[in-house]
Amino acid sequence: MSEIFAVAGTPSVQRCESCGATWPELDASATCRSCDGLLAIVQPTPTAHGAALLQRFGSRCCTHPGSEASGVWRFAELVMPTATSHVTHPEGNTPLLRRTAVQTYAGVAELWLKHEGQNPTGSFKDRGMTVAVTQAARVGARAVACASTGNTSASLASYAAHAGIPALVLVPRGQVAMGKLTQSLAYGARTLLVDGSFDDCLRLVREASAELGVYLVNSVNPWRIEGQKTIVFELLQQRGWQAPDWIALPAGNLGNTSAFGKALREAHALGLIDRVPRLLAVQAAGAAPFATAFADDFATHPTVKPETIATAIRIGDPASWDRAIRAIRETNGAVASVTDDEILDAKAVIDAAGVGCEPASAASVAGVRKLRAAGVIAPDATVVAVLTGHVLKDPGALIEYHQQRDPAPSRANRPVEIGATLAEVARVLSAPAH
Ligand code: AN7
Repeated sequence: MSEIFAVAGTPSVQRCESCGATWPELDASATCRSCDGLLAIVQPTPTAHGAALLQRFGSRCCTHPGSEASGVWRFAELVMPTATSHVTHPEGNTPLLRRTAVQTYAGVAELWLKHEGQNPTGSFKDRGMTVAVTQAARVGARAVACASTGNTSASLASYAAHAGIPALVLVPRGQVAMGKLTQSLAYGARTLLVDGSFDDCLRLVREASAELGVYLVNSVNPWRIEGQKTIVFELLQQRGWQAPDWIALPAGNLGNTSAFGKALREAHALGLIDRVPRLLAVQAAGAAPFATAFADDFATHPTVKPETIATAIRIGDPASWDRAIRAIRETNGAVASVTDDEILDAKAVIDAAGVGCEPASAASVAGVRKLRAAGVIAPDATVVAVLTGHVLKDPGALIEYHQQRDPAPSRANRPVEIGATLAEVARVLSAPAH
């Protein structure tokens, strides 16, 4: 024991694996100060042993093996109460982060980031997909299908592989971020690159699934909505069931906006929260029919030919239109649109805070900043902004922003090419960063 552990109650030490010299925990040298050997950390003997130590680890862990480890199936009573087995990775249990730089940028007193990009396939879609594919297995579907701007297809491909059900995905050719398309291929879905928009893909897959008897798992599927409700349940649980003033989210096909509305309606009806937060759905300016309709008190139902760098929400004719209107109305919510430049600027702030997200996700923070500036959101508001996808989903957008755009955006972090000499490293370090 003494070889492996140090004395109980003492700090960790750094021990040289070559000469055996020991150095204090806070010594900053990366290698042994006497012989330059590699260092290893020696931990103190824990003060609890055996079963008591296991009990201590166990008490800190809120999860159990199987479905209870899932941040979706934890809420099974409000998701799919009768399912006895689940197609789960697990998913959910995503963090609620507070980062001063992002909060200052948004301009509100309290900003929390609910990072749904930390799901198993890197987006919030996993929450709906675990439920939809569980249902596909329950009904004995011979195949599952979806249209997608990329994240739904990546998620479906993964969950279908897990369930052993063939998957068919239709995506707009040339409009899907690299991380998402490659996930779909890697997980083994039959992937169709359609010469058209997401809206064309959705029309096609709806026709095909009716014709061919394939189970459709787009967010028109009600079980997807049930799973996505748990984003709201989980963030409320993380806040001790204290409702924030606002919940902001990016909006494309409006499935998530609808799910959030239903979750809040149910949580309030059950007395889990005593007041309902206001929803803020944020669209990209080039794909903002819902924001246009909101400005007109939903008297019109426009469609657009969508164009935005945030390809996840490049949708011109959202499917969940009516139920999303209900979500906004019931929560006294708002719908905003933000330009691609506003999205990329917010994303650069989120990324540089070490959090990171894909372009569409940053629309939530950009929307909060915009409505704060417009006086719709109060300066003392508590806001939860949902980050829907992981930073690595869209490396193409990052390379364009940081390395290629000319002139460089003010937040671009240009890499510096140098020769392999210390003098060149020193020269770069002595120059200002940007
Ligand atoms: C990162 O994957 O529509 O308003 O096919 O990937 O519920 O559509 C993705 C949508 C926001 C918008 N953020 O949610 C698809 C797809 C990210 C997304 C949205 C999407 P909805």
